Amino acid sequence: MSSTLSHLEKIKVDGNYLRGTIEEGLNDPVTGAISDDDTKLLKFHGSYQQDDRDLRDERRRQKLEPAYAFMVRARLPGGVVTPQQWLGFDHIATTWAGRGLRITTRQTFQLHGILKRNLKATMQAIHDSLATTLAACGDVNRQVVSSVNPLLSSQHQIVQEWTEKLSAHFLPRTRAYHEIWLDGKKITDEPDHEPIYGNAYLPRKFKIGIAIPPLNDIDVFAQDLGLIAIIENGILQGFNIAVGGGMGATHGDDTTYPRLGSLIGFVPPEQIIEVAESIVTVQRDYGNRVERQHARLKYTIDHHGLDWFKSELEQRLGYSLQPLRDYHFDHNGDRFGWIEGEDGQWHLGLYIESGRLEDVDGKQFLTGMRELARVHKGEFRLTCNQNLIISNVAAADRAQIDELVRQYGLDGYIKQSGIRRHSIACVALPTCGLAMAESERYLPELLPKLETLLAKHNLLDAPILLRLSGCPNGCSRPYLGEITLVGRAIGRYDLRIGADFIGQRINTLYRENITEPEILGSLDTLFGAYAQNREQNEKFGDFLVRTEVIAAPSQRLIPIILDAVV
Ligand code: SRM
Ligand code: SF4
Repeated sequence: MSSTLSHLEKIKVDGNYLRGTIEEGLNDPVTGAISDDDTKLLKFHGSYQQDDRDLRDERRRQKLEPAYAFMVRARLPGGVVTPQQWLGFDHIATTWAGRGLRITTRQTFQLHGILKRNLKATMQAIHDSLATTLAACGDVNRQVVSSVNPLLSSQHQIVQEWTEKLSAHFLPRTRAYHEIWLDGKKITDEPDHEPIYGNAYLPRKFKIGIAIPPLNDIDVFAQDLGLIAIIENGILQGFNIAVGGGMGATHGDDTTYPRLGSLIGFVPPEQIIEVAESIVTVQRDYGNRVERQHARLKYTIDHHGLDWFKSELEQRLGYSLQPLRDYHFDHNGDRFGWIEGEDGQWHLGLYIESGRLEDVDGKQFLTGMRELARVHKGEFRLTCNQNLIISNVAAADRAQIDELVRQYGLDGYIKQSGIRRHSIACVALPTCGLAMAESERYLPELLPKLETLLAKHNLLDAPILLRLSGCPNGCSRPYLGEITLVGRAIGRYDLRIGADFIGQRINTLYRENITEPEILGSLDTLFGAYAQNREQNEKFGDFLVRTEVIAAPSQRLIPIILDAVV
C-alpha cells in the first residue's frame, strides 16, 4: 500500500478553506461545468456537479458537452421546515430546479437540475429562507438527523434543541461560503481558522443522528455517531453512544462493508458536545487519508480496535464514559396518520413515494404541499424514510388540512399496502453519477408487482421494509431492509433479505446479480413460506432467520456492545 495522501487531501489543503477557484468557475460562460478540483470543494458548499445520464450518449454523438447541472442539498437539522421556509424552497424548485423537491434519507431537501448560471441565486434564496447548504455534503459533519415529531412531548423538543446545537457546533467556520454565494465581499483579512477540522477537514464524511426510543426511524446504528436518547420519567437523562456505523460498500471488495455502530457508553446531556467533538477529532487524526475507500470512522475503529478507540476518546476527554443505559426499539419505519402530542396538538404523517414532491403524471404533490404551506400554522418535519409530517396542528384546523391532503392526492398513507408504506429508494439515475441501476424510477414499477405477489399470499397489509439502491453505496440504508435490491447493472440487482424491523440487524446476500423475473420468483417462494409458517406478529426478516432461510447473523451484522447495560 502506498502511503501517499489521496489527491483529494491535496485539493482540500490547497483549496484555501474551501475556496479553490469556484468563484472563477461560476463566472466562466464557456462551459456549464466548473473545474474537476473545484467540484470536490463545491461539495462542502452543499452542491454536486452532475450531468443528465439519460442524455449522455446522444450529446456525445452530437459532440456536445454533457448536460451539466447541479444538485443542491440543504441542511435542515432534525428535518424541521417552517411554512415560510417551505414556500422559499418551493419557489426555488419552481424557478431554477428540474424535478421538484426531493426529501432525502437524511430528512432534508435536495433540488436537482440547477444550471450553473442559477446556482448563486439558488444559494441566496436558501439563505433568505433562513437555511444553508454549507456542509450538507463534503468531508465534514453533515446534516444532523433526529427522530421526528419533537412536539410529541417536551423531551422530544429538548432532543431537537441538542440536534440543532450539534449541527451548529460542527459547521465549518471558513468565510468562503459567504464570500462566494452571499455578499461576494471579503469581510476581513484575518486568516481563516477551522478549530475542529483544521485546513484538511475530515478524512471522509461524518454523520450524527439521535434516535428517541422506541422509534429508530433514523437508523441510529447506521450513523458514524449514533445517539440514543434516554428519557426516564419524562426527563432526558442523556445519550447512549454508538460509534462506527456506516452503510457504504463496493461490489467485489470484501475490505469494504456495511457496519452497525458499536455501543461504547452513556453520557449526560451537558457532556454530549465535548464527547462528540472528541470522537470527531479522533477520526480527524487517525482516519485513513490515503485510501478514501477506507476512510470512514468504521474502518478507523476496526483498524485500531474498539477498546483502543474508547481509551483514546476517554484520554482526550479526561474522564470515562458511564455504563450504557437500557433502551428498547420497536420500529424503524415511520408512523402515518394523525397522532396527538402531550400538549393536545396534532401531527399528520404522510407517505411520499421516494420523497419526490413533483407535479407530474397527473399528481400534484408540489402544488398540494404549497397550498398546505400557505395555510399551515405549525411546522413540517421531514423524515429519514423520505416521508413528511404536518406537525403542530390545532384540533380545530385538522379538517382543513385533511381536505387539502385529500384534494391533492397526498392521502396515500390511508390506503397503501404495508410494503409500499415501508419502502425507500435512493435517487440513482439519471442524476447520480455513481448509479449502476435504476432505483427511484424503478420503485413505482416494482411495487405493484410485489403487491400482486403479497396479495396472492394474503400479506398485503404486512409491514415489510423494502429498500432499493442503485449501487452498493447504500444511500437508502439498504443493508437494513428486510428485502433489498442493490444495483449491479441496468436491470440487475443483488437480492438481500433478513434485516430486522428495528435497525439492529444487517441483511444477508441471498441471490447475486439477478433480473426482475428471478427476483419475483425468489420472493414469491419466500412470501408463500412466510404466509404459511410465520408465528404471531413475527416480522418477515425475523421469520427468515428463525427458519434458517438465511444464517443467524454474525457479530459484524448486529451492534457490538462494549459494556454491560445497567
Ligand atoms: Fe448518499 C454518494 C444521494 C444518503 C452513502 N449519495 C451520494 C451521491 C452524492 C453520489 C455521488 O457521490 O456522486 C448521491 C447523489 C444522488 C443524486 O443525484 O441526488 C447520494 N445519499 C443520497 C441521498 C439523496 C439518497 C436519497 O435518495 O435520499 C441521501 C442524501 C442524504 C442527505 O440529505 O444528506 C443520501 N448516502 C446516504 C446514506 C444514508 C444516511 O446517511 O442515512 C448513506 C449510507 C450511510 C453512510 O454514509 O454510510 C449514503 N452516499 C453514500 C456513499 C457511500 C459512503 C461510504 O462510506 O462508502 C456515497 C459515495 C461516496 O461517498 O463516495 C454517497
Ligand atoms: Fe447514487 Fe448509489 Fe447513492 Fe443510489 S446508493 S444515490 S445510486 S450513490
